[in-house]
Amino acid sequence: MSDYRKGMAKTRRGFFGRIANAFTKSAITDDDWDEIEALLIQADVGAQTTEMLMNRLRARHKRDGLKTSDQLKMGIKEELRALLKPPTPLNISGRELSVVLIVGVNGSGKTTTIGKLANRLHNNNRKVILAAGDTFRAAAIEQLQQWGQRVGVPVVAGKPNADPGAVVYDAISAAKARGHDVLLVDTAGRLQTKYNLMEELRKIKGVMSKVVPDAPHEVLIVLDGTTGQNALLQAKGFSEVAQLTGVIVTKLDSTAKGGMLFAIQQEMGLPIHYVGLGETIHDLILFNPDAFVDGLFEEE
Ligand SMILES: Nc1nc2c(ncn2[C@@H]2O[C@H](COP(=O)(O)OP(=O)(O)OP(=O)(O)O)[C@@H](O)[C@H]2O)c(=O)[nH]1
Ligand SMILES: [Mg+2]
Repeated sequence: MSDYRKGMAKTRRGFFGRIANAFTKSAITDDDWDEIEALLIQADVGAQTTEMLMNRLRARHKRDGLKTSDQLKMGIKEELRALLKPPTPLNISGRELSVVLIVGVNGSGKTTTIGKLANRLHNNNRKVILAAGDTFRAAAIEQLQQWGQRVGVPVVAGKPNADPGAVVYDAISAAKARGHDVLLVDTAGRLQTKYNLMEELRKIKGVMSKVVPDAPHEVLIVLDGTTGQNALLQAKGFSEVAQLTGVIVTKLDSTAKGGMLFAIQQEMGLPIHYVGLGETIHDLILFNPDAFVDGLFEEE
C-alpha cells in the first residue's frame, strides 16, 4: 500500500485529488456532477467508461441518498474499484520453458520493465534469461545487457540490425540448452499503425511457436501511464497482430492522470499485471486494485 501512496503522489495531486476535493460542500448541485464528469474525462478515464460511472453514481445517489461528501467519495471509490479486476499471476509456471514477449510503442518502458521483472523473477528463484530482440535502435542491445548484469541473468543478443526472429530463435535454443525456465523477450518499440513493423512482430511470434509449440505463453504490452487515451488505441492495434494476454502500465509516478487503467480494463478486458512506479530496479509493483484506487484519493 505504501508503495502506491508514495508513487502516486502526482496522480493524487492531479485530477483525482480534484475529484476528491469536489466533495467538500454539503449539498451536491448539478454543477458538481458536471465537474466530476469533466474531471474523470481529464483524468483519462475515457468517455465511455466515464458515462457508465456517472450513471452508476447518480443511481447510487438516488438509491442510497448519498449526502455527505465523504459518502459520495466512498461511492465513487467503490464504483472505480468495481471496474478493476483482481490481478492474475503471469502464466509462466508448470512447463519446461515459459516464453514472455514484451511489446509496445517507442519509449513506453519495455526494456526497463524487463530488467525489473527479471529481477523479481530471479529473486523468486526462477532461472531467467533475456533475449535482445530490439536489434533496431542504437544502444538497445547494450541497455538490455546492462540490465542482465545488474540482475545477474544472461542475455542472448545478435548483431545490430540482425533479424530479431533469428535472435529469438537463438535465445530459445540457448534457454533450453542451459536449463532456463523463463525467457523474457525485448522487442523494438513500434507504432501500432506501422504495417511492416507489426508484420515483423507477427514473424517473431511465429518463430517462437515453431520452436516451442505453445509459445509465447504471455504477450505483454507495456503502456506508458502518461499516454492517456492513445494507450487504448495501442492496446487494440497490438492485440490484433500479437494477441495480447496482459498489460503492464509504467510511469504511474509521472502522471497527474492515471485513469487510463480503468478504460483499459473496461474496454479491453486485459489483466493488468504490474505497474511501474519509478525508474529503479525495485519500482515494478504487482498491480493491486485496492491500493491503486486508494492511491488515487487518499492523503498521507
Ligand atoms: N518514472 C518512471 N520512468 C520509467 C518507468 N519505466 C521506465 N521509465 C523510463 O522510461 C524511459 C524509457 O524506458 P525504456 O525501458 O528504454 O523504454 P523502451 O520501451 O524500451 O524504449 P524503446 O526500446 O526505445 O522503444 C527510461 O528513461 C526509463 O527509465 C517508470 O515506471 N517510471
Ligand atoms: Mg527498449
